[in-house]
Amino acid sequence: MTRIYKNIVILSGAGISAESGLATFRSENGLWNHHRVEDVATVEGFMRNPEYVHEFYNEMRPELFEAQPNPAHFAITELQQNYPYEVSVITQNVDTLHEKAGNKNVYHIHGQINQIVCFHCGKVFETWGDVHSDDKCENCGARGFLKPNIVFFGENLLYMDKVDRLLKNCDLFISVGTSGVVYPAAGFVQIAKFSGAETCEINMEKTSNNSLFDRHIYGKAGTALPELVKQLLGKIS
Ligand code: BV8
Repeated sequence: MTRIYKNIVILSGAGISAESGLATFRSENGLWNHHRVEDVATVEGFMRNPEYVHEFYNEMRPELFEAQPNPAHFAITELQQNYPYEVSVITQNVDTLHEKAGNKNVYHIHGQINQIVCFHCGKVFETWGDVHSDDKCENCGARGFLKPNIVFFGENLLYMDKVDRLLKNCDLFISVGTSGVVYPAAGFVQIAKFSGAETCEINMEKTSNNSLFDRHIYGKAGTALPELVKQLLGKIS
C-alpha cells in the first residue's frame, strides 16, 4: 500500500467482532455448530417454524446489545476521521459494533439484529427486545408478518445498488475477518479488483478467495487493522 487512495472500501465479516467476544459462524464453536442453517437462516426455515427462528434471534440480541467494539472497529473510526478521502464499510455482520465505535458510512448487507421488518407492509422497526411470530405490526396492524431484518439464505442482500457503486469506484478494497464462502459478498473482491482496486485481506487463516487479493495479512483484526490504518495515515502526513 504505497500510495494515497481516494475511495477505500472495507468489507467486514464475523472475524472483526471475534475480539469483542462474539462467535463467528464456521469456527469450531461457531454459531452454525449449534443450530442447523436450514432451520434458522433460510426463508424455508422461517416459513416452516417462525417462532423457532424468532427464539434464535431473541437469544442472540442481549449478547450483541452488550458487546463492545474492539481496536479493529476503532481503527476504522480513526481512519474515517483523519483520512481526507472516502472510507466506506460494507459489513456482513448483524451486530452494531461498527456504529458503536463511531464508524460512518456502514452498510449492513445481511441486515441487523436490532431491526425487524414487516413482510406485509415492508416497514422496518428498531428493537433490541424479543419478537414473536404472532406479534402485530405497529404500522399496518397485520399479525404474524414480523421477521428479524436479517438476510436469510435465498434472500437478496440490502443496499446492493450503493454497494455496487462503491466497489466499482474503489481504489483500495480491504477484507477483514471473513471466510469468503457466502455470496455475493465473497465475490466483492473480484468486482473491486476488476475495477482497478488494490486488494488486501486481513484474516486469521487462508480463505477461499486467496488468489484474488494482492496482499494478505494473517493475524488478529484487533492488531492488524490498527497497524494498517497507521500505514495509510502515515502516507497522508
Ligand atoms: C443471495 C444471516 C440472491 C444470519 C447470513 C451455491 C454456490 C454459491 C452460492 C450459493 C449456492 N447456493 C446458494 C448460494 C447463494 C448463498 C450462498 O452464498 N451460499 C453459500 C453458503 C454456498 N447466498 C445467499 O443466499 C445470499 N442471497 O444470493 O441472494 C438469491 C435470491 C434468491 C434465490 C437465490 C439467490 C444471502 C447470503 C446471506 C445469508 N445470511 N447470515 C446471521 O447473520 O445471523 S450468512 C452468514 O455468513 C453471516 O451473515 C456472515 O456474516 C456470513 C459470512 O460469514 P463470515 O462473516 O465470513 O464468518 P465465518 O465464521 O465464515 O468466518 C469468519 C472468519 O474470520 C474466519 O475466516 C476466521 O479465520 C476469521 N477470524 C476469526 N477471528 C478473527 C478472524 N479474523 C481476524 N481477526 C480475528 N480475531
